[in-house]
Amino acid sequence: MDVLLKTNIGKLEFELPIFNASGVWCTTEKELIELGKSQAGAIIFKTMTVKPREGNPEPRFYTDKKISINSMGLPNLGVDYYSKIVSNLIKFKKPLFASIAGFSEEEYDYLFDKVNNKPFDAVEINLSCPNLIGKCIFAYDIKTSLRILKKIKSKTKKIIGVKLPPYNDRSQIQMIAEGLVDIGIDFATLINSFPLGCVINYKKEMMMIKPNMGIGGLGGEAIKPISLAQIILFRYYSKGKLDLIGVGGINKGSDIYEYILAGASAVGIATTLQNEGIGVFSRLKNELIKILKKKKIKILKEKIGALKLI
Ligand code: RRO
Repeated sequence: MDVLLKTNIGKLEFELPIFNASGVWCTTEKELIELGKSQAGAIIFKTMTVKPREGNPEPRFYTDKKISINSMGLPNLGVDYYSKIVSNLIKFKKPLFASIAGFSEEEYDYLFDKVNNKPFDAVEINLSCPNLIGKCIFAYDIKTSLRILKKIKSKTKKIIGVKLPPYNDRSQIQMIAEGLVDIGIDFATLINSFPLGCVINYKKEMMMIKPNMGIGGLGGEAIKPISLAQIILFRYYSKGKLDLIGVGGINKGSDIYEYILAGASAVGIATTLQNEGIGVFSRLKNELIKILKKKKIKILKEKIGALKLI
């Protein structure tokens, strides 16, 4: 039995619904080319800023294979670098996603203008980096976030999405989901790492990472239940008018299937890609196909949001 894994985000089509999540394996041209050669369904770039950045002091990443804590601090090679190399990735025939983060509303505008006329197929506006010392997360200021997105969307025909942090109140999700639909935003990527997590080494009586008092973004299996609930509620409040990319704790084929049932059109892999490397895409694809065959499902897309409530 053949299984069709094709999906789409807005009018963009994908052979496979399994992507890297921005931040992992996507900072250098070498890594981006490896994504191109892999079984990943798209190439999502590291979030880029106006100028190149070294990021926060090390150690700034910790993983015990199940969870991760990071306080990378947006290390990246700058928008001019990514705008220059993007044309070298067209040959892989996969949708190319820029990811941008400004330190002000004006910088978001400036960054978008830089990537808008480059061969990126989509732009993910990152409003949720948790690790900028002394800075707030834009996405928790919903009015400002919608203003930034509205201005960007009005300038372009490109597919535009937003990367969001977890919210802890249904009314916040309702406000932002309805706002995104009003503006015509094409997709939301849910979720960025949980902003405030830490791991303590009790033997050394120390934190595992250095920046920001050892507190950084939590990823991995601990955040999957949080992310799934965000997907379900964003789908509900957007009335299915917003395509969703699910990120958080995906480690096996059944995790992907759960995200699809919850309402995601595709998924992004972060902690597991960091731990396992580029081969993770073919493993997850094979595991997903196995599940679909066992369930006698021929077309994955038909199961998006098919979750039954009890
Ligand atoms: O670079 C980072 O510290 C970082 C970013 Br931009 C992000 O969006 N999410 C994250 O967990 N780390």
